[in-house]
Amino acid sequence: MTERIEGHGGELALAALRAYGVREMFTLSGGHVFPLYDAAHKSGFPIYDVRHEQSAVFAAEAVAKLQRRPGLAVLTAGPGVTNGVSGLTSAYFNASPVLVLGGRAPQFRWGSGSLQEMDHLPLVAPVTKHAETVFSPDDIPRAVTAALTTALTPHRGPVFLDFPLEAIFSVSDVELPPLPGIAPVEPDPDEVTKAAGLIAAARRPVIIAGSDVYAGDAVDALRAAAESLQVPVFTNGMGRGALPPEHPLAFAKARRVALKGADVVVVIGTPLDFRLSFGDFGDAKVVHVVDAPSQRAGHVQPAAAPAGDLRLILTALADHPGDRAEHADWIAELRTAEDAAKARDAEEMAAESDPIRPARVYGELRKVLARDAITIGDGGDFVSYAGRYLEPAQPGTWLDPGPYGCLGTGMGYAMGARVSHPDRQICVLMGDGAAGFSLMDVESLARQKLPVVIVVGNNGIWGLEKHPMRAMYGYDVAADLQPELRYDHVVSALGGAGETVAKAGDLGPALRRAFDAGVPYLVNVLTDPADAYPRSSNLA
Ligand SMILES: Cc1ncc(C[n+]2csc(CCOP(=O)(O)OP(=O)(O)O)c2C)c(N)n1
Ligand SMILES: [Mg+2]
Repeated sequence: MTERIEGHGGELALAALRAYGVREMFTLSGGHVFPLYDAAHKSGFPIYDVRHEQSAVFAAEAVAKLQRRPGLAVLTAGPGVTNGVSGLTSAYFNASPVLVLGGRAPQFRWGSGSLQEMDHLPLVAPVTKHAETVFSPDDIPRAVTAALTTALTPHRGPVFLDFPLEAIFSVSDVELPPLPGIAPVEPDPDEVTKAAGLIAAARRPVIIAGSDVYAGDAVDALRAAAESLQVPVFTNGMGRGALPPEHPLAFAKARRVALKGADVVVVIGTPLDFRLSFGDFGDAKVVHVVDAPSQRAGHVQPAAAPAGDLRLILTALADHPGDRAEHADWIAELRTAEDAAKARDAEEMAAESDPIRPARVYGELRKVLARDAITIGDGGDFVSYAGRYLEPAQPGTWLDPGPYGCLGTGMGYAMGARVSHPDRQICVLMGDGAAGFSLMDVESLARQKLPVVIVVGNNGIWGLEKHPMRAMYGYDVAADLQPELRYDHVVSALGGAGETVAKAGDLGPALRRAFDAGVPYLVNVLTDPADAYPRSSNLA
């Protein structure tokens, strides 16, 4: 039965949003979007507000990434929308189902110079799956429902709608459109059989599984395929934690050895981009498993590239009826390399050093993090170290910025994570440079009682830029920050708390205080500026 709803544009939009499972909005105020607030306020729909629109979009993206449902950001006309563009672009690169609703200057006097009168569509169209101006309130529920369907259809991604002032303030009486189901895309069975045959016949196969495996709810199917075909699994992005670290086929640190020795590399649910040496694995054959035909790489000719619902494809791989080559020696070889690397890492994570090295920070953090803790990386080298030393134990617990590599996700992602998981540990690992982009949003977190822990690797530099520039030119410019700056004082001033740690032995107690604080808490760790992440080994 269809439902008729009567109300202003904001109420019509919210009815469609609710019907689709959207449960909150992230926003920064502006008169153009007041009707959306009015609808939310009157119906008890949570509103979280921020101090910069990028944080609103990043928060919506964190909800989308973690919960695999649409995340909503509401941005006012003009600068509100333009400030959200980096967030939208990140969501586009990450295939995150984010909906941005924008205010828009009135249509009836378009061209007369209204406040913030600009056409947002040409700006956002290249970084969204769909962007549309909705000129009539009658059209709002249809447009919202269609936009969300597009966002959630693999290959997922952000969508944008804006509403001219008179459209969103006017009242109408409209039928709520039915929710269209999203049918799984059937893969070409021949391509799947070809992929299965290649993997089954391989002597040294490797799987690399990425974000779409989690987004497509295909984690169990991945495990079944890996177990059935006995293939070692590496992960990146939201794929991390797909297999628990103690699983016999879960690997993280032996990647170099694995890719060097592999005869078939199976890349699942992640693009063949710079993180995966552009899909060039020497003599190894590449099988690229993607969630939509649009995701097949144009620059690589894989031996097989099944496209479609990842659960269907991975289940078919698991059910492959043919013979399989024996992989026990290969797995044992990788396990030896993995264990050796683990032992090296464990030593580094325990090492005494003055100043503190990032490895030790993660060594101490691992002792206090619960298995279901959400860790968020926002920074340069400090986050590369996080990727290396932290081992997500469950899928959907690791948020990195993804291939767009945009600094500034920190507080927005933290807000979205806290809203998604009120009872879990949320920990942001932040470079001191990265802190500059979003730390003001600690105020939003503190005011709205959203406690998170922020660990800053404070090396006093834009480390990931300073070290390479020195290596390239012998000097560096625009790469220094104030050394030993008290970012913990900033957080205290904004309603949180924190402390500075200069000695490795003080890290553990400081981190425990941070997780017990119940307010946003920043542990400002003074780290060694001489420490440079070895880039050549950074494939993640
Ligand atoms: C919005 C944005 N601006 C600039 C960059 C380029 N960039 C990448 S890493 C980095 C340095 C980060 O420094 P910091 O956060 O202090 O981490 P560190 O490398 O020192 O550990 C910069 C400037 C970027 N990725 N995103
Ligand atoms: Mg730094």
